[in-house]
Formats: sequence, structure tokens, C-alpha cells
Amino acid sequence: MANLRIILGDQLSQDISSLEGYTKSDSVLMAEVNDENTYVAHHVQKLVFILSAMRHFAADIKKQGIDVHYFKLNSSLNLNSFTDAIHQLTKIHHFNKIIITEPGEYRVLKEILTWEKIFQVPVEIREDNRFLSSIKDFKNWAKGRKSLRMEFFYRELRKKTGWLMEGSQPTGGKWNFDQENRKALPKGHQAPLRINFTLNTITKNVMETVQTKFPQNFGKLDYFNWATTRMDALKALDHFIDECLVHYGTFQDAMDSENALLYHSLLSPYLNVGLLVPKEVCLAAIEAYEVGKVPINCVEGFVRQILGWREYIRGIYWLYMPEYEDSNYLEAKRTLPDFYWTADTQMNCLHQSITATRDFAYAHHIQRLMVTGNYALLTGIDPKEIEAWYLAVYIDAFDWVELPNTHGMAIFADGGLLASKPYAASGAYINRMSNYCKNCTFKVKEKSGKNACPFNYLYWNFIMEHESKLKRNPRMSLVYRNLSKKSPTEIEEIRNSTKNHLKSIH
Ligand code: FAD
Ligand code: DLZ
Ligand code: SF4
Repeated sequence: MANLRIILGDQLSQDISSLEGYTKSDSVLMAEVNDENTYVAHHVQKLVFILSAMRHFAADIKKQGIDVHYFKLNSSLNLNSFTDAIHQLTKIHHFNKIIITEPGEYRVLKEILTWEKIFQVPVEIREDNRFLSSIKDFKNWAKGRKSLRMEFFYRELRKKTGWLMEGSQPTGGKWNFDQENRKALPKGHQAPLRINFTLNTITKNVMETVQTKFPQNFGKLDYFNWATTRMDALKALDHFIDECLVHYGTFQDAMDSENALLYHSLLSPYLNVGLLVPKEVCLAAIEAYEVGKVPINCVEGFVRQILGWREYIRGIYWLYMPEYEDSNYLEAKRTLPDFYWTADTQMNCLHQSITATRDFAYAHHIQRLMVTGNYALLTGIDPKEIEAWYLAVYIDAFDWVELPNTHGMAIFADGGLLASKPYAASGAYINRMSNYCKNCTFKVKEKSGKNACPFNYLYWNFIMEHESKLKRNPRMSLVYRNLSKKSPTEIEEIRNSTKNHLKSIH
């Protein structure tokens, strides 16, 4: 019996469930196809990263004796979809069954579900064993609960894995050390330099293909510095544990013009395509804590991002898709301003965050949430437009993780299924957590008028505009009490400044 085992571009793990039980009569199919490369206009670094990692992975498993059929994007076949690639292979091979690990995206699952009919063979979809909680487990956890807050899901997983636990109690006596994790970067502080990866022939060839086929896509290749093999991804993990984890939690929310990456791990692309798996990354961090190299607030904060947020976000995606992406609770419909693509804006926080995005296909969580996300929330950018932007521009962007983070966390389009209140903030928050405001054309202390920081009046305008939807939220009561103290003149100034600003961005 010959099985066709399919490996998608984000399934590059040697222990992936679709390879379990591989025998000599089986074949593996990997394919670079037009649909995956064009469903959004991906950042050029993201294209190079994924295609190069796919080619390296195929070469690695071939060396281990696996029969791999690999279709390249620039071959004369010009395949559009995974379905086309299977058709191509079935011209020369007969298969009794197709085996695949469940895909990360709903869009791809829909395609896979057509294969039994098209190819007239059984299709076995296996659980993705790289996650620490299965889709079924999350659905069971969610059943009957009134609200699905990440914190409670995370605590269950801490108990299940036994990570950072002393018996039934959390290590350090608290589940969460975020109180210690909100520090701005001290003046003159230098975050560590990152390791450099050299480009080999495989990556250089992919770069040529990407430059030829996608000359108009966003981003620059000049600063490409991502690992594309498991060996290099492991080096990136070691570097993070040795150099960065020690201050990870402390400066997790900080933003700094001179230290764009701070102490963040930059591991999301490797986790998302499978060059690293969540378990090994968490265990490496926990080990560093156990030998006394890093403090509890840093290791707990880091483990929570992966064991908590990452697993939770995936659970939310599969619980609510496909309806999830169509909600628009705040009825946002503004088109995305051009400066999201050009970085050409005088608002320095946005300029810095978008420039980093263009140059590195990366911005850290607080830049994504509290700068570009916050601005999209306050100005009411159409969810589809801002989601397409996030999906295109980040090296780690896949629908299952990008969508809940944007739709739910950043722009509150799901009406609070994910976040207990909108992550809306005025310039004061950005000023507290960054050094952006010092070099900005706008004055962060001014509330309205042409020199005032736009986040200040946009924030209050947002609060007023959505009063009927947000006022009853107990977590918003203080904000609405403060709104009630504003004079009619202040309110008029906020409205006028907002109107002028919104006119100026299109
Ligand atoms: P670190 O700060 O070092 O965190 C460690 C790891 O925790 C990350 O590598 C990541 O795997 C995980 N993690 C942290 N926060 C989250 C989160 N909220 N959701 C899921 N995993 C998390 N993350 C993606 O992987 N892909 C996306 O497309 C994506 N889109 C986002 C869009 C918006 C609007 C926002 C607010 C966040 C988004 N995130 C996304 C989450 C988060 O910003 C990134 O995971 C993080 O910035 C990646 O950088 P890092 O590896 O240096 O993270
Ligand atoms: C993101 C991406 C890109 C750009 N190209 C490919 C590709 O050519 N072939 C492939 O198998 N996967 C690619 N991917 C990743 C897929 O989009 C991802 O595997 C699916 O979205 C399922 O999550
Ligand atoms: Fe951003 Fe306002 Fe600060 Fe300028 S003043 S950097 S617009 S928060």
C-alpha cells in the first residue's frame, strides 16, 4: 500500500504527525504553489524565509532516505494549488491514501476536504502534535464557559504540563508576574546584538526567484537575517536563552528607537513553520531558570506567551472560524492609510514601527498592538484591510495566529470574545513605554489642536463614538467617569481635531 504524505510550508518538523509510520513504498509531496504565495502580497522576507526553509527541509529528509517530490515555484509547471500538485504527481504514481497533518488555516482545510472526492482515495488528517493543547481539548475547555479568558486556560496548561509548578502551586507563589514586567528602557541602555546568519546558495536562489516573481511586494531583502534551517533556528534559541531571556519580562512592553528588538526572542517564525517546537523552547527557558540564570518574572512571562497566548489564540481561531473573520462589532469601515505601506508619517511611533516592519518583516508585540493596532482601532480601519496588512507584512504571519490577534485583540472587532476590553490608549501610554515622543513633530502633552499628539484626541473621540457599546463594560467605567468630566469646549475640540486629522490621512 502506497501512501502520499503531504507536508505544507508551515509543517517543517521532522516529528510531524504526517510522517509517522512512513514506509519505503510511501512518498512525500512538498510544493511551492501560486495560491500560497499570492493569497496576500507577502513581505519579500517572508517569501524567502518560507521557501528557503521548505527547500532545506526537503533536502534534510531526503538525506534520511525519504522519497520527496518537490515542486518549485519557478518550474515550468506553474502549479496554482496543492490540489494541482497532487494531480501532477498522480500522473506518474498511484497512491492508496493521502496523509496530511491538519493545516494551520481554515482556507487550506477547505481545500483538503475536497480531495477524497477529487482523487477517490481516503484522506487521513492527523492532529498537529506540535501544539501543547489540541483543538478538541480547547473546545472542551471552552464548552459552557461564559467568558474565555486566556489566564484561566493558561493555568490549566501549567497544571497539565507541570511547568513552573511546585506540586499544585505555581513556582514563585504567583501565576503571573506581569506587575514586574512593565518597565520602560532606562536611558542609554543597550540591548544585546543579535547573531547573524549567512546566506547559502539555496537562500540566494530563492531570493532571485522572489525578486523576479514579486518585484512589487512590500519590504526589503537587504536586512534578511533569519534562520532557514533547524540547526540555525536552534542557534537562535540558544542565543535568546543566553543573552536575552534575563531581561525579557522586565522590558517586554518597552519600545525604543535605538533598540528595536530589545529582549524579544524573534522565535515566532521558527515556531510557526516548525523549525522549533513549543515544548523544546519552553523547556530551554525553564532550565535556564532552574540553574539560576534568569529570574522568575522573565521565564514565567516568556512561557506564558507560548504555553498561554499562542495555544489560546489557536484555540479561539478553530473555535470560531469561519464566522469569526466576518464580525465587525465597532462597524469600522475606513480604508487603510497609505503610510502603513510607506512609513511616510510624522507620527514618530508609527513611522518607527512601520519602518522596522518594512526592513525586518518584524515588529514586537507592543508595536503591533499599541501602535499600529491602536491607531487602526482608534481611527476605525476596516477589519479586512488591517488584517490583510498584518497577514502580509510579518515574517511570522499565518491566518490562525494573525487573525485572532488582530481581529480580537487589536481592533476589538469580535466584540470582546478574546479581550475583556479594547486595547485603546492615548499618547500617554506610548510616551511612558517608549522614547518615540521625544523626536516627534507632535506634542504628546497637548490634548487637541494641530500640534497635539493625534492619539490623544483620537482616543477620546473613540470613547465617545462607541459609548453605547462600551459604557456597560465594567472595565471601562473609570474611562467613562473621566469622559463625563470633560467640558463641552474640550469635547468640541476633540471632535474638530479628529475630523481634521482623519481628513489629512487620505
Ligand atoms: P516574543 O515576545 O519573544 O514572545 C515569545 C513567543 O510567544 C513568540 O515567538 C510567539 O510564538 C509567542 N507569542 C507571544 N505573543 C503571542 C500572541 N499574542 N499570540 C500568539 N503567540 C504569541 N504572532 C504570530 O506568531 N504571528 C502573527 O501573525 C501575529 N500577528 C499579530 C498581530 C497583532 C495585531 C498583534 C497584536 C500580535 C500578533 N502576533 C502574531 C503576536 C506577537 O506579536 C508575536 O508572536 C510576537 O511579536 C513575535 O515576536 P517574538 O518571537 O520576538 O515574540
Ligand atoms: C506562507 C506560504 C507560502 C508563502 N508559500 C508556500 C508554498 O509555496 N507552499 C507551501 O506548502 N506552503 C507555503 N506557505 C505556507 C502555507 O500557506 C501554509 O502551510 C498554509 O497556510 C497552512 O497553514
Ligand atoms: Fe506617537 Fe503621539 Fe508620541 Fe508622536 S507624540 S510619537 S504621535 S504617541
